[in-house]
Amino acid sequence: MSVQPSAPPSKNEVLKQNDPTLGGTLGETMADSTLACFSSDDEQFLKFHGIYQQDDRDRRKTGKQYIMMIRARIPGGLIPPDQYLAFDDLSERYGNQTLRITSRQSFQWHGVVKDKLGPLMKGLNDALCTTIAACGDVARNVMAPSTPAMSALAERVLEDARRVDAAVKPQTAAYHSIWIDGEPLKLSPEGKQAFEDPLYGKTYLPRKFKIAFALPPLNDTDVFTNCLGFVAIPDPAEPSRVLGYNVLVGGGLGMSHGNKETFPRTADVLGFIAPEEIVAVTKAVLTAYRDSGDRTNRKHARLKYVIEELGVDWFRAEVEQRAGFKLAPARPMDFTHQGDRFGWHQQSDGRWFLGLYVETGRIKDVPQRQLKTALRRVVAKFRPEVRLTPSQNLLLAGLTAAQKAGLTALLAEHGIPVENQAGAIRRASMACPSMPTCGLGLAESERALPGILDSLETVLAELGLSDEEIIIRMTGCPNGCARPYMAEIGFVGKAPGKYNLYLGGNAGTTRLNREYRASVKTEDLSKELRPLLTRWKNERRSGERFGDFCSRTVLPEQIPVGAAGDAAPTTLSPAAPLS
Ligand code: SRM
Ligand code: SF4
Repeated sequence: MSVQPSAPPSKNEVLKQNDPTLGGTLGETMADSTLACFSSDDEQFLKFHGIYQQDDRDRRKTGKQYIMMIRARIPGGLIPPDQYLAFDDLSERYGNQTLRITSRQSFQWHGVVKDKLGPLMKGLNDALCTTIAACGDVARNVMAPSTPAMSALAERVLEDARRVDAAVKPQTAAYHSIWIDGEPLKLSPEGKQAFEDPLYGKTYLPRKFKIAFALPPLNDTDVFTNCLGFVAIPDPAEPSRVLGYNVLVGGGLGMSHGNKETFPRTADVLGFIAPEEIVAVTKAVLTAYRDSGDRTNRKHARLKYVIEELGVDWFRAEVEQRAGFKLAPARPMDFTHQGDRFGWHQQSDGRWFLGLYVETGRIKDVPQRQLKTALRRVVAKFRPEVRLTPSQNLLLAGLTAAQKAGLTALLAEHGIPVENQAGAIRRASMACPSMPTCGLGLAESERALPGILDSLETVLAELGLSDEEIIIRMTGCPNGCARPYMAEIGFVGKAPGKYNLYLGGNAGTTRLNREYRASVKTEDLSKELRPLLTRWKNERRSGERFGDFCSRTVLPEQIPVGAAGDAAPTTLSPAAPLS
């Protein structure tokens, strides 16, 4: 069965069919120094190599200035110190001197012009990092919980995530040939067409595919927003051991304004499996999607539409048949919070980690705060492991008690505090890049959120609510890259300077929020929120969060299109019921 209508395959499908090695003419374009950019067909192949061709939108008036964005594959966001230093160096030499932590625990290098692309890619390979399948119609970087990744249990979950990540990497030799050997893949057109990836086949997946692991009660990976989620269930007899995983399928957030066929959706619970079964189940889910997704319309091609239309029972049967075993009933799970821990915390092995807030994920130097320089010096001197979080922050881990004071002092030299790093709403906020690099942005995001938070902080201070955490996320368009539909307050770009305002997510990010107002001007966002925040202060139930208050009182009837509201059935997740 499939959700595919009888219509011709999309252009991307034809491209993949014609060159399953995914090499296109990338090698030839790289070898031709007179070319400043890649062809539009090659732009599609580039994505499978972790590269996006963009142009600087701030400079469009003077003609298109082509720049590339390169995204690494960093499963679980784990970066050894030498690798971090190499990443930093590459951003200085070949990028725009910033490193961007993504909402899926990875790094992006922005502003890379074509003649710097080769050295950057080679440098990443020398640093033992790949960018393969960081984008494209394949399984992307696998996420794993980072903040508690300081216990034996969490380390086991991280290991499992890395195992799954390794199992879903495409096998094409084109990546190595173009970026490491520096030459096109030496195959005839027939030879190229004959290539078939052992997992993905000739035409890969209908669309991108996202996998995340979570360890309740923390839902830092927003696991219900993924195509495939694994929720770790500890063994009650031996709590440092993973008993197994609840399997979730069919989450995804991207939608288009005005197109009701597209919608954000939280995942369904498929069942429970043993840890040894995760790779088999991953491959079964992935191939079931490969064979049932829509390859005619890319707006309807994600796994969430397969599950929505063919049903979770059909999908479970398909997965069981492919995996060769049955899934057990899901175990109880309860997510109570998301986000990161900031400041110094002791790990279960006695060492320490430092959680650092990174505004909108951008590691850069500004006059009062030289975060990039500070991190470079700290990593070189104290050699912590760097862990990127799904909320665009980072942890410096594996440090001794004796290193704490020196490290804190070095950060302070560069204007980076360890205590009180940012206010409560800022610490729980995220924004996507949008302008000037994202070609799909309709409104500012990363550059606008800090100012909007300034005015909201003023309102909250006036109301005596400064210490209250509210999860606020912003994106420059409805694609949902900073997962705004799970936030208590979501700002979604509609047009330059205008945002749709979403309200009603919960602390454990298991519930979709709902649209409250459309096309609110940037300067009116905090004005729009003030009366609601005032009502919340005066009418809230004891300890009630803003998102729960809005869900209960402001928007009680509106249920998002195509979604069940609360992701997990209440028997599994009692977090913040809609009442
Ligand atoms: Fe995203 C496209 C940035 C996470 C849904 N995303 C893009 C592109 C590549 C724009 C493009 O296609 O030309 C953006 C590059 C901007 C730039 O200049 O850097 C972009 N997405 C990002 C990142 C960097 C945002 C961030 O704030 O960190 C995230 C990179 C994650 C990573 O390391 O892999 C990022 N994108 C997400 C997420 C969140 C998640 O996966 O947890 C989503 C929503 C979940 C989902 O997939 O449904 C997301 N991005 C999209 C979509 C909508 C897909 C859809 O189903 O409709 C697009 C558009 C597309 O694919 O056509 C998109
Ligand atoms: Fe670009 Fe839209 Fe994603 Fe923001 S949400 S990075 S504007 S695609």
